[in-house]
Amino acid sequence: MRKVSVLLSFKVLLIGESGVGKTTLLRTLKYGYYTKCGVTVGLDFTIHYVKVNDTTCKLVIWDFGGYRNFIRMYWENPHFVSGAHGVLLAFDISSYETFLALEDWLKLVRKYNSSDISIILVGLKTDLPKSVSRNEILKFIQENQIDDYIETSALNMINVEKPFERIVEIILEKERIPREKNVRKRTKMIEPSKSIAI
Ligand SMILES: Nc1nc2c(ncn2[C@@H]2O[C@H](COP(=O)(O)OP(=O)(O)O)[C@@H](O)[C@H]2O)c(=O)[nH]1
Ligand SMILES: [Mg+2]
Repeated sequence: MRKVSVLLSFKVLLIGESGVGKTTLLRTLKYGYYTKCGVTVGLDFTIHYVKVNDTTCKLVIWDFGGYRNFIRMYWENPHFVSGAHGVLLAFDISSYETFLALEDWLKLVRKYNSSDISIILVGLKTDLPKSVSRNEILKFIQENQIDDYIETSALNMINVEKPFERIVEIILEKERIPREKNVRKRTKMIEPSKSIAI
C-alpha cells in the first residue's frame, strides 16, 4: 500500500514571564535531560518535529524573552507574534505573579492572530509548591477560550514532550473543522512543504 507522509510547518509561540522555565523546557526536550540555561535575550528559535499518524509536523518554536522591555518590542513589531498557528502560554506554578501576567501575553497574541488560534496553558515547575489554585486555573481557561492545560516539570522530566505533541493535535483538529464565515483567515496558512511517497 502506498502511504504519503507530509511535512507541515507550524509557527508556535512559547510565551510567558521571564524565569518561568520556557527555555529550560525546550532544552530538556532537545537534549533529553534537565540542563540549566542563561537568560533569553530577545528571542530564540528551536525546531522540533512531531509525528501524528502519517504526518510529520515541523514546529518552529519562537521562545520569547519575557523581560518587560522585550514585551514593548513585541507590541511595536507585530511580525514577532503574528501568523502563529499555536501558542504555549507558560507560567510558573509556584509564582502567582507569573500567572497574573498571562493576561498581558494573551492580549498580545490575540491582537495579532486569528480568533481561532490554538492555545495551550502550560504550568511549569510542578516539582515546586503550588501558588495557583486549580479553580483559578480552570476559571482562566474558561474565560479565555484556552484549548487545553498541561502541567510539566523539566526538573523531574514530567510532560516535557506533551505540550508540543498536544498543540499539533489541536492545530490539526481545528484545521479539519470548517471555518465560520466571519473568522478572519490566518496570515500564514498551513502549507504542505514536502510530500514523500513511501
Ligand atoms: N524547580 C524547577 N526549576 C526550573 C524548572 N525549569 C526551569 N527551572 C529554573 O528556572 C529558572 C529560569 O528558567 P528559564 O528556562 O531561563 O526561564 P525562561 O526565562 O522562562 O526561559 C532557571 O534557574 C531554571 O533552572 C523546573 O522544572 N523545576
Ligand atoms: Mg528563556
